Amino acid sequence: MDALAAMVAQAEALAGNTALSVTERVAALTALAVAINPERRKVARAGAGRIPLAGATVEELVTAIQDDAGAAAERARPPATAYKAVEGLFRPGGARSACADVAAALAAGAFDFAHSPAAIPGLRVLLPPTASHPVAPGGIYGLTSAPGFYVLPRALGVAQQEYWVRRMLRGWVEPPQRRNIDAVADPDYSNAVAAAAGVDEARVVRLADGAFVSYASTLRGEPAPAPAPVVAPAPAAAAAAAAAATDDGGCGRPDAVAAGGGAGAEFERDLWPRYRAAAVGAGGASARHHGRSEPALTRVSWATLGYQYDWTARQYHLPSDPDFALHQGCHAAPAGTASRWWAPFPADLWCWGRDVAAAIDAAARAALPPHEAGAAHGLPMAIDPQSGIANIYAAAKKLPMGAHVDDMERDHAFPVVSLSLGCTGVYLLGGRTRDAAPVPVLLRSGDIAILSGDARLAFHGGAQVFSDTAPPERFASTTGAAPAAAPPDIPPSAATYLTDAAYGAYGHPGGAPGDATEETAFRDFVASRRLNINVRQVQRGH
Ligand SMILES: O=C(O)CCC(=O)C(=O)O
Repeated sequence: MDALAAMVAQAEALAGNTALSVTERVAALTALAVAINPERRKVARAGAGRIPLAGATVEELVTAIQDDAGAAAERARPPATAYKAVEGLFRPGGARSACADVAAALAAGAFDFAHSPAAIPGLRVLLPPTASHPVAPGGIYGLTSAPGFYVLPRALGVAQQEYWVRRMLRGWVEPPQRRNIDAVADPDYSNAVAAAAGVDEARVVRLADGAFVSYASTLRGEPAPAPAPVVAPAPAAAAAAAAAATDDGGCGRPDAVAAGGGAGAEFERDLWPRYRAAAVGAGGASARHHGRSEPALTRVSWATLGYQYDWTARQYHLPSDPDFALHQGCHAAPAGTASRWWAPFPADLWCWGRDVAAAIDAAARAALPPHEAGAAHGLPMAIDPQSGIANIYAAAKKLPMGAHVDDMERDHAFPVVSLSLGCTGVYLLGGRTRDAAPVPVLLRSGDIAILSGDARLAFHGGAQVFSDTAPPERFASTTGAAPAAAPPDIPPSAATYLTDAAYGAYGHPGGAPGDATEETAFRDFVASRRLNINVRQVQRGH
């Protein structure tokens, strides 16, 4: 037994020693608590609340000792992988985290493309800031250590950022887009399955008998279960489902899904109007939701666009997949063509993704020497966006997004084009295995990041989101700790604002400004969240 475990055992024995008075037990436990963690001299944490050590009960002291011993043991344990080690530097509340704010993240080594990027060692300038550039006014950069990874800092001005925030919150968190919260309505769904299996990441495979097996064990180096990809439905079941799919009573309604997917289940709707109503009081002032039941929107962490990624089977269901055929028509979007595995891809987002890829293609071809301007750098680069993910990360979340690889698209020759909105976050770009130490990069509202070429299959994730760091002129909270002046991490930049006026080119009414009340609600939502929209091409051609 190590020293910490011995102290915990001693505390538990003391707590149960009725030969001692309660006062004696409290005194002995207090001494033990301070020995393990001198900080306890000031405050002891018991349960969710913070209590002074002096007033702690026997039970609270034992809990404090167990907590502190556990935390000390975690600090002493070496991280399992190089990725985890770097993640721990930034993860709030992580045993090794030193990063409470953007300045601390910079001090811990995060790359910052928005501040004098040319001074960063190992950085390649593919296009310097060019105010008139329609897609990349803040320039296009790469890292010599990560061919195919590109960052376009401050590519979007604040009006453009608002456009996509409005598009996302007003439209893309609604059915037929699939969202994490649909687990309740749709039992055939990854999060419900993963939660039932006690798995915190959606890492489950579907077996032939319909059961699911977690393969989280593979992350710990244990052998993977026999691979069992999605099973084609038995002919009879397929026929029954196909019949149901043409029957309006079965799954013709937009809010229902087919047999096997929770027939008749209602999906939560109108998330943004409900949030707006709850967030904004009659006087137009924002009222945070502390202590009240949270609107459903605050539970959404992702929604999928276009071809819907199936987190359970870890695949897209494309038109040639039996599962796609089985569910075809079940969402009955207006034209009756959508299915639970497909929703119309937003036209404006399609144009934007295509434009970004084309701009990088042009800049990288011009800047890279001919022997480098090839597949390793993601060239030639073009994309016909067919699928996307809209992510929402609350700043309060301990780990916004764990390390993962986006490898389920059928063709990896196409880039992932990714836009950051709202609060600043730390993004980690790793290598092909978790044993490669990731590069920490600050991503701010309006930044674009690209995974292509050698970096297309790199591990990556989000380590931290810093609240109240969204561009204050549009997104700062009206009630929270809104900074009085522009915070130091958002430098003024002529380039940032120049192309805003022209943004009407994308022009979907869902991106148009709302009234003052609605705009207040947008601020309220974004002030403590980072949003991310990313697009992919799943397969070549249609
Ligand atoms: O939030 C980001 O920047 C990355 C999102 C991501 O990795 C994903 O959706 O797969």
